[in-house]
Amino acid sequence: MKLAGTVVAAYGRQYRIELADGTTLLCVPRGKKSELVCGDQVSVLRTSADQGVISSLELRRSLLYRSDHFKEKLIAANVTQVIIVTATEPAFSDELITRCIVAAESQDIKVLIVLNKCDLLEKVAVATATLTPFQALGYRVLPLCARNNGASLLPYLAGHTSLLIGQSGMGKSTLTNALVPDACAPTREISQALNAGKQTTTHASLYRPGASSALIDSPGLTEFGLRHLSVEEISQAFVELRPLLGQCRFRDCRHDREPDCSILAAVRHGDIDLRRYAAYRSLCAEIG
Ligand SMILES: Nc1nc2c(ncn2[C@@H]2O[C@H](COP(=O)(O)OP(=O)(O)O)[C@@H](O)[C@H]2O)c(=O)[nH]1
Ligand SMILES: [Mg+2]
Ligand SMILES: [Zn+2]
Repeated sequence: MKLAGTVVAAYGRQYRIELADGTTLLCVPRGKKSELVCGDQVSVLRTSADQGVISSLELRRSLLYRSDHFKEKLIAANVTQVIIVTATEPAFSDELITRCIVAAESQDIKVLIVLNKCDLLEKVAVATATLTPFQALGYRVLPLCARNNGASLLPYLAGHTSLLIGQSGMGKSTLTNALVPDACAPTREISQALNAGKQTTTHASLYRPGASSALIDSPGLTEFGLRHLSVEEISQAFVELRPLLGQCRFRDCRHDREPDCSILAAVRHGDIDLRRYAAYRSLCAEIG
């Protein structure tokens, strides 16, 4: 008998599949199948009390992955909301935030930004300033403290499959544990000396914070290559560029140093944030 299931963790060629009744089976794919990822919907055949074989993969509503010159790495499937987790410490990269947003926008996925560790009061102002350009574009920024009030994120999860994404050490796993008390996601104290987080989350896992929601905790990102996107897709993923596209003198304008470029004009007028423009150029240069 075929059973419908969800991939809740992927370990190499083995997958933990959650069935409708909440129990899980450790499964291998039958035959040579494409790689599966957390959030995938599959059909499985039970082979023993706690094992099974994956017979088919359902169509994906969305697929998030990274790509550079050498490889592609799947992140999660069927995500409907990307929650970018930043923190008052350690320092985080605004370009990486933009890359997460571009990945989400290109798949029509909702974006929410969390500023965690707001209990470190003296560091809130600097981190908030880094996030201001994103807020100005309409992205919601939610300040919180995973240690004390992480559950305040719960209402934002209803009806969504949410992915927690961000650099290591931001508190994604701490937040997961606050939202899903039986998650037991591994967390670690940051290495203060290096001002950088150590990797504790080695693979993505899907949890159930409520009846109508799913939450995926993922390993820390250090880079986010988006070589699989076209210039057109990248441009459309920048909400502030959308209304200006197609208004330059040259139809193939690269918005670099061309005359009568609508985007360069907006940058000069201060209508486009300089760091967002720089991130745009760097994304385009990567695929150029
Ligand atoms: N001060 C403070 N520290 C936090 C908070 N949330 C997480 N941390 C700490 O930040 C470190 C990294 O947390 P972790 O959840 O492993 O981060 P991840 O790599 O994003 O999953 C751990 O030492 C946590 O205890 C918070 O709200 N306030
Ligand atoms: Mg983690
Ligand atoms: Zn232009």
